[in-house]
Amino acid sequence: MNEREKILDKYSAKVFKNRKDHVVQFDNAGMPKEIAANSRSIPGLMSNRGCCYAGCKGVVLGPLRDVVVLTHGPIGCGFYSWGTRRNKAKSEDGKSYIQYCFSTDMQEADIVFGGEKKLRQAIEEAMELFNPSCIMICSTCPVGLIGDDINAVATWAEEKFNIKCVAYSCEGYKGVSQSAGHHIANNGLMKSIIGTGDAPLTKKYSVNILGEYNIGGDGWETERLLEKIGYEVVSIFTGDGSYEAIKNAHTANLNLVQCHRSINYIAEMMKTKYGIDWFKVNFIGIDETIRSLREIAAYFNDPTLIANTEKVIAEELEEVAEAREYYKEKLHGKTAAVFVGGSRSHHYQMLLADFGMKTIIAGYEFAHRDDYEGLEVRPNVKVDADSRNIEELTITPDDKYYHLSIDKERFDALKLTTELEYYKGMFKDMGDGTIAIDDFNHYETEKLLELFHPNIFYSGIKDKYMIQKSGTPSRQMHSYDYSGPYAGFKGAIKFASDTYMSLFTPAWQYITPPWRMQPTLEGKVGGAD
Ligand code: CFM
Ligand code: HCA
Repeated sequence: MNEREKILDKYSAKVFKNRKDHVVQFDNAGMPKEIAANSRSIPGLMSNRGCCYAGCKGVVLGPLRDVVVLTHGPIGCGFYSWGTRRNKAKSEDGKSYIQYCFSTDMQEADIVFGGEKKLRQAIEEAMELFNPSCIMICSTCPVGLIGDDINAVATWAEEKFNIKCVAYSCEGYKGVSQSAGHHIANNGLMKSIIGTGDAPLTKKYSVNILGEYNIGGDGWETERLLEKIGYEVVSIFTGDGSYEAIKNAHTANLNLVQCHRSINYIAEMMKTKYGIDWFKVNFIGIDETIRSLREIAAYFNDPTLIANTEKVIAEELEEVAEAREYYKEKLHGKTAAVFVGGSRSHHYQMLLADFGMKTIIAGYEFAHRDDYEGLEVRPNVKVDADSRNIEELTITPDDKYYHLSIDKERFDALKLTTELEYYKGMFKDMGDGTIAIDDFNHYETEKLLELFHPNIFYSGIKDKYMIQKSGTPSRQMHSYDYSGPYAGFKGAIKFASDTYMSLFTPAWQYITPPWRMQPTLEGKVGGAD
């Protein structure tokens, strides 16, 4: 039995039938590299996934600092998404609501008689207290079940207060994971916000950063590097992002996509509507940051910009050179497990490789097949009823704002050598013998620990302490355990230093689990002497 078979071995026939296609190992002759993804979890299997509301409100919309993101529902959903994602934001313009949790706090009577009245009251209260220019309403499960007309309330709010108000039907049960919520949030931003600003189309090297949520300050570090080279960052989706900036996102000349999973819809829709090309970049990892910066410079193809790029790369490398060598020596040869939502499990493998660490097991909670296998599989992906539930917008070129930055010939040439409008996915970077798991669960995590003994396990809050109790250091790859930034050159060193701390802390020497000192089971097996 290989490791994959051992992981699946104890499952009942029914569970085995489902899970077998979500677990792949990379050395079996005949083993298809195809993986089952973006399908329903088995109830009771202790999946690490979240819901559609989490993906829409928590992930994509929540980081917008000048928007009152109002959770329409009982208080739990709002409360449990209050500040937990650790997306940072500044409040220089005095309009940052990021530290607040806004909710309609629906009660039983609202569920029985309807919650629209309470929603209107909440909007009135938010206007009185904060006077925002934009309010976004996010629905939780009961709202969809009782049928509150949140769109009618949004129209009422726009007329009454002369603001932008967008309603999102992102009830938790829509779709199979957070991923559905990303799509719904992307659609709302595209339909109602992007392209509504009136900034002129004059900037030369202007970019949007898509799929960068400023966890631990990653977005700020990325922005610092880009601005040092000479780019103008028009907007960030959505880390420390703002309604005011996103309105003018259509004026940028290039879209940089960091997290493909959560924002590919906007990148593709903006290409159709405004002609803006997109690049799959990755600012996690030193070599990957260098690759990304060089590819962006090659796109604009200006000798000064290219020279500035090389100058900034050299300066930043010089600054981290000594620390890089130190951590490389300490971390070289260590093995890692990386299990995060829908993009980091790939990105962080490259950062680990910078320090000579090897990823032996990896997986996503809710990625789609293209995030594993590359964009080329898209035409072969079967769209099931859960995905069909989510609206696909019909987008056409915009008469006023459609603008191309480079001609078709250069586009085609660049596409051959760079990650221009292409995401290669995680699998191509995984080595022989490694295992990838989709929608991993608690039991599979235990089996992985037992079979692979990784030196460190990067994951999230739901499994961190279970892993640590098994004697394996675990770091949260969602919240960075309240550290960061991990992006760019300096971020890579911060990450290496945190990993080094986790691995080499003397605490591990002082932990002797009770079962090492005292047997938990005593007796004879099968009547032997
Ligand atoms: Fe993209 Fe994210 Fe991720 Fe994601 Fe997330 Fe996150 Fe994540 Mo947690 S948007 S897919 S839905 S990179 S919140 S910042 S850490 S699971 S791997
Ligand atoms: C979410 C948010 C989350 C959860 C993190 C975790 C995040 O999925 O709703 O499980 O540790 O990054 O905060 O992914």
